[in-house]
Amino acid sequence: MLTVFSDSHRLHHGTELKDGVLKPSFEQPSRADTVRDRVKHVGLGDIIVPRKFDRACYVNAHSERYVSFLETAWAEWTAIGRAHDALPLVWPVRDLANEQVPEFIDGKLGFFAMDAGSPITSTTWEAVKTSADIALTGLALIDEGHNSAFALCRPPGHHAAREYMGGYCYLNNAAIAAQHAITQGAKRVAVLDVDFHHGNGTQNIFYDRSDVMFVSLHGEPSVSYPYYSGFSTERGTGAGEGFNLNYPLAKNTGWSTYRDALLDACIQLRKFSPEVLVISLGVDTFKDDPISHFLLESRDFLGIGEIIASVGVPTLFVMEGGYMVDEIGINAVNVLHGFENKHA
Ligand code: Q9C
Ligand code: ZN
Repeated sequence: MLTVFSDSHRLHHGTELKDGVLKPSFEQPSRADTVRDRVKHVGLGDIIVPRKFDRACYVNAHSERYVSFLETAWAEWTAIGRAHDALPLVWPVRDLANEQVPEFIDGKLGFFAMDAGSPITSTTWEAVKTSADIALTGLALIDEGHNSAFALCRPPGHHAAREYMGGYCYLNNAAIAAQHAITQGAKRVAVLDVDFHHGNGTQNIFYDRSDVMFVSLHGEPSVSYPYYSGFSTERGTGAGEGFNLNYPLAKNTGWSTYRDALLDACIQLRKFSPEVLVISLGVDTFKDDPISHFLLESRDFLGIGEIIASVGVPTLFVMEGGYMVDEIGINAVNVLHGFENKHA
């Protein structure tokens, strides 16, 4: 399997507001390098650099005004003398919700963000664009006849919705690739999200669509970030009704429960019969992940890959979460090896 990777991911690193304290983000550059090192170490396949794609590819999954905001936020933030990472601090909640975009940067940051976990720095946008291009390059490999590809994206994407960033995510790499497959003529594409956190952004982007099915396994929202989405009652709307499937799982979920949910999810995916399957590949379901609470062991990730292979369609793996543990490389590559049915 080919891996798409770029050193440009290092252009993005920043702080997050966590437990009431501004701290270095858990989403740090060493993550992608650890996974890249493992890909090399086991000889998964060649590692290639991404091609460049048009801005239009991002706007097909996000809104024009949101992409413009990402492009100019740092300039607007520093124009008034600020030097620290840009973070939001006020949000348009419920009755304050208003469709008008504020002019001042603090208003814009809240309007286009769901939390204070996605800092914008001087070089964030360059890293973010390259991450989306990595996913689009992975999709191009599939179009060119590869049965699978690994888009080693960083920053991750699945919390980024049509019009907002959050949860370390800016552009939704998996959704941009899925949408591009449709734009290129695919009739049905599916996104399966196995990150510990609900892929609220991907759900948001395709919620009223029947051509892109979204299926997610994640920590139940009552006790897991992002708290406000991921319930099993969220099944899509309008033409998209029945094409959004959530599997919220309890705290301390281990392999047997996880496997049963994944097997069921893959039955639903086979019924849908997509031409391309995009996997939002988070490995924060690991037992030692510092911000999650599932109990998967490294060997279980082989099982995830094997079950995904049973869907039987060309598959693009897009890297999402997984934090601060040496095992993120082992676990991510175990999924890929399981898919290829190699047990390194
Ligand atoms: N105590 C991804 O895995 N912070 N994003 C949660 C919970 C945000 C995770 C804090 C976690 C976002 C791509
Ligand atoms: Zn996650």
